[in-house]
Amino acid sequence: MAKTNSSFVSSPSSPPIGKPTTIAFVFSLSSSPLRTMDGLEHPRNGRTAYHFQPAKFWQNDPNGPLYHNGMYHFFYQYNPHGATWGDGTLSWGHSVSGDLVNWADVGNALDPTSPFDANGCWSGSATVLPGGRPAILYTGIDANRVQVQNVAFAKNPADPLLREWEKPDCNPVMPMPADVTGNNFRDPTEAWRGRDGLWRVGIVAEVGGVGSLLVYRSADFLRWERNAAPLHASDVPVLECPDLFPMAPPGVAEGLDVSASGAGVLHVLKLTDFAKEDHYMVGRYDDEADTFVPAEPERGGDPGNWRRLDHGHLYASKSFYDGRNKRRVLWAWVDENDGGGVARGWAGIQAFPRAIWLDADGKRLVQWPIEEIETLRRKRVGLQWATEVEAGGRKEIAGIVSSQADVEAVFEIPNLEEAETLDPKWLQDPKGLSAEMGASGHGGVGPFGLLVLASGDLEEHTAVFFRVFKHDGKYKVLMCTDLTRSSRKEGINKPSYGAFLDVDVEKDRSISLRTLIDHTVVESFGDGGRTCMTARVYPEHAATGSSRLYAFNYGAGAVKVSKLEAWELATAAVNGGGAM
Ligand code: DQQ
Repeated sequence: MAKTNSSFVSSPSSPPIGKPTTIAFVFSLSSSPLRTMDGLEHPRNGRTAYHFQPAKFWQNDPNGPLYHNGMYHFFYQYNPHGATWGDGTLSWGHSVSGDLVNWADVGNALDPTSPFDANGCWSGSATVLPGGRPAILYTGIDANRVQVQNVAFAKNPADPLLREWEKPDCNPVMPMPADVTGNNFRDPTEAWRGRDGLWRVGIVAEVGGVGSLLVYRSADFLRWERNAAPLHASDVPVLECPDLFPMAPPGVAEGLDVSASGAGVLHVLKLTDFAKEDHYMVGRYDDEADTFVPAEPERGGDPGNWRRLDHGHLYASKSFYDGRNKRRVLWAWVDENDGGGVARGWAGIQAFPRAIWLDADGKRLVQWPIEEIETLRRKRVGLQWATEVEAGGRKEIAGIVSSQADVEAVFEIPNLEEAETLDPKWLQDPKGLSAEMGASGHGGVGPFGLLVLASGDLEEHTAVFFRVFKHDGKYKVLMCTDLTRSSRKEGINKPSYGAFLDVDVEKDRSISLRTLIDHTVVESFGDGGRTCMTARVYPEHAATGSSRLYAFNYGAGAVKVSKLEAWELATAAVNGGGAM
């Protein structure tokens, strides 16, 4: 059934574009070849090539991302003793970068060495204080295993690497309040300053069984006082990793500093719920009353009913304002999906940093890989002219190492009449619909999309695709990442992720898809980044063979691929960790 790949032509690598790396003493792009002598890719033991990972051991939440004095800082929940979360006696790992792509480990910023964090330095944030001194607010698990909030200051703000941090004796600066239940009091947001000059910070807490975002105020960053009313009270008891940040007007792809305010400024409140999902709501934050009025109140107080940041496997996200490029950048933890880690000696990656902004509708976020990824682009294959993928067909996108690649495609749909009718029972359960239909089930309009990390015999592949349904006189477009055939290995979680796109396919007649592939992670951005899906996969063939990439169409009519560009990506220098 597979057709020729003659439409996909390769071009020599173009010179890297984007911003130069500014700290050459620690970074250099890996020039190691992607292939061994026999033409196979390096077996990397599942390790990613351009996603953030420590050299070894366990990482989870992103903490305190910061741009300061020309340097990007990234902190993260780190177990320096092994590849599991263990008993949670975590440190803050710390790496620095000149370009958000290549990273150097500069040693832990925080270790659990004080009575107020003896059992772990958990998640938190970083803020640059007036005068230029960076401060960290973080949750300490104290000697009695009680969750408290602590502060730490950069010892020498002039050190470009901010290597040393000191914890003042006045910690904890926010002890656990008496009305907090379940020992759930954690994860301070980045602090912001109201127009009254006072600092604010949001902390999630279970107050009498209600998951709440408490706000504390402070004049000096040391003495904090709790507001009587929470900024948000939800219908679920446990929340984690809140993020509250202002946005430029809808449709403007710029970021704002966390303290920006004004009549036209909308805010985003992001909460992580215990179902391990990140959800957000756009709204208006009032810095006098410290209140947040949601733009979509009909979604209710449970963040589980808000908009989902990523419909795949992504958690505990945290954003920061990148003053160098005037944009807001999102980090997020992508956990393993195979229960593994110990045998490999490492576990957990971060999603590739995403620029985020408000879509023109003022309700949705748009997420897009930061443009610095283009500095990694090497060999390119692309379409010379639009090509059809016939019904039931596949076209191989050959000529690049596709196990670490960046693929951009646009699919045109000429035959909407063929769309199947949607059973309304799936309207609230696109994930269930994806699982039911899968990629291999032939349909009317779709499934069509990409098969990535495919073995030569196609026994293993991860499918990222769309399928169009008729519903109520209109069309619904399902986006799906189907992991069911991603690996021959047993004992791995291989779900199907799904979401309905918010598109008018009748008008547009086309759907865009961008997918970042990196050995064990597949990050997909549908409809220009309005719907995102991240997956972890563990293809067995990767240890011994090369992966293949295809455009496919298992629908009843042909689909036209009007754009397809795929770049092989170089291996970034990430904390000295290489192929293992
Ligand atoms: N992980 C941290 C907590 C946070 C949780 C501990 C979310 O601070 O609530 O590692 O993954």
